[in-house]
Amino acid sequence: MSPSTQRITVGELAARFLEQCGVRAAFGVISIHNMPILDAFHTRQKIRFVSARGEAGACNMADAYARVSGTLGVCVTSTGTGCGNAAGAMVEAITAGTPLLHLTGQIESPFLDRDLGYIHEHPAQLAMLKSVGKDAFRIRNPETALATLREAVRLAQTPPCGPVSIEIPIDVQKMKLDLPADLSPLAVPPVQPNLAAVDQLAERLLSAKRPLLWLGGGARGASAAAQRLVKMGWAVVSSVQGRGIVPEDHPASLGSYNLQKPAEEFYETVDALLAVGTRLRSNETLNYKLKLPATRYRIDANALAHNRGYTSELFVHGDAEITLNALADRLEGRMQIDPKLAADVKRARAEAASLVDGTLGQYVKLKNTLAEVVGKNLWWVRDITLSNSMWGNRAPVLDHPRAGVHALGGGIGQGLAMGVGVAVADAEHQLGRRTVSLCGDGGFMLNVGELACAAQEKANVVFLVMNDQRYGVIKNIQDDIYGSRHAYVELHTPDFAQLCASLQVPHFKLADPAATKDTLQKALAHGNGPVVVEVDMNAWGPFAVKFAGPPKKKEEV
Ligand SMILES: Cc1ncc(C[n+]2csc(CCOP(=O)(O)OP(=O)(O)O)c2C)c(N)n1
Repeated sequence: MSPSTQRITVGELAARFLEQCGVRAAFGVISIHNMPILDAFHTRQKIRFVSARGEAGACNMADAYARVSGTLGVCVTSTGTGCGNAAGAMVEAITAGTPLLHLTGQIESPFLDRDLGYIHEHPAQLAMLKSVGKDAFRIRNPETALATLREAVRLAQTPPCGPVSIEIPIDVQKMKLDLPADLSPLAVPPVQPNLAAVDQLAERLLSAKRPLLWLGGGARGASAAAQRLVKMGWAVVSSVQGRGIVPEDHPASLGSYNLQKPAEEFYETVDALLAVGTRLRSNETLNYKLKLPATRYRIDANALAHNRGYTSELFVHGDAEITLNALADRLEGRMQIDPKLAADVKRARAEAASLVDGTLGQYVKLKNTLAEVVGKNLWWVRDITLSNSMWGNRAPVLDHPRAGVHALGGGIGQGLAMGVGVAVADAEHQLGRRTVSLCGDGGFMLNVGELACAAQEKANVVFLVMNDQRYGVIKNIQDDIYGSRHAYVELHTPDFAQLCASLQVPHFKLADPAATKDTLQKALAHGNGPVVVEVDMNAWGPFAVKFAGPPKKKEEV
């Protein structure tokens, strides 16, 4: 060691490395077992650390931060129980394909893996982390710390992206090493498509008269490339995770009205479907029974996507943006697309949207007024609640590939924390949009401690809490198939006005549909922290149609 070499701890190394990754905010709960990392965040003041009230919320926040900012999400937890608390949110992150680094502690190395009953030890922590995420590593000494950090982040950012964990025993976090001269992350080169395969795909598509592009979350980076095809006259539809890649008000877009009857009827008239960066998941395809166009092609950066869910005639393994651009180069000016296609999409979309509206009863007013008041300048965050399943997954119009953030894996209780993560991303990356998070009262209560975090962090979120004082969707399912035996669904719900007052969070009760516009305007006018708009569903009345679980084909019900 030369006298001028700076010595840093492994904890500080982690902080400095994350700075190099472009991370501007991290989320977690402080603990004896992660203090060397958080002390470095604090001392260096380069990364904002958000103290969540629980590790589940922290991990949801990091996930949402990554989805909106396009940078790595980071959450920091304690070893043992704290780490385990993050597991459900890790499941959400892997379902959504979010690039996330989860740093957690471990007990002192000399006692580790010896079954000594050492406090905070979870003997199979690494195995748990491997199973709930994409991969997991342990840093055993300062010499290998940087390589492990680099590889974990590379894996997290390599499609299919996902959360990767690193556990660092507390003694190792405090150990010192020479400050490395180069702390840059590893490159993650996009998957280059085989150009002969692109030629072949172009050859097949050249004769298509009514082509349709289906975009999933894997195509989020391919907005401009996708729009080249749309400009040529292609129609476009998206998964819920692919919303806004092509602005949803484009006349050739079905938006995410992808499984309603009018959409399915429209698919019958399509002579080539190109599915890009999509898993064609159960919830998007009526459990894989949705009748997609018979002639299908697929592009995906995950080689394993080939023939999953639905078969295709041709598969190109490649990055969505590069492959779609290569395809557009070969097709532009050479296709003769049916000029009636756009009008047919428009009709199918209008019919699908009106079918959705017809199920909503009074709540159509909430849907339409929100769109009117907030406009398109929106981060649209949603928990699992009736209102999201019924309309939030399709409306309002999104115009940005990262504008939609929802609990893709179906777990309730994540919308509150995700709203915080989104608002922090918006503030730290100066993105300039309003965050609105749609939650059920049941889901909101699951992680309600994060409302205190939202207040402390001045997270700029309007929470729309759909309060029916019960697990509404479960009650509907009980009506549907359990002989209306309403067990375990009625909830003791707080007085949200008092709860919010105690946290100094502005609260509006929306009990009269006629007051919707005024209330939303007032809520959105607050620009300095969270606001709760409680929609009193018992005053508003029921939806016109009972939603009882993910939509299925009639014969399956
Ligand atoms: C983590 C988790 N636990 C349990 C469930 C089962 N579940 C699905 S929806 C639901 C009710 C949600 O209630 P609420 O948030 O009030 O929304 P509502 O259905 O009333 O619109 C429950 C308990 C789940 N999806 N996720």
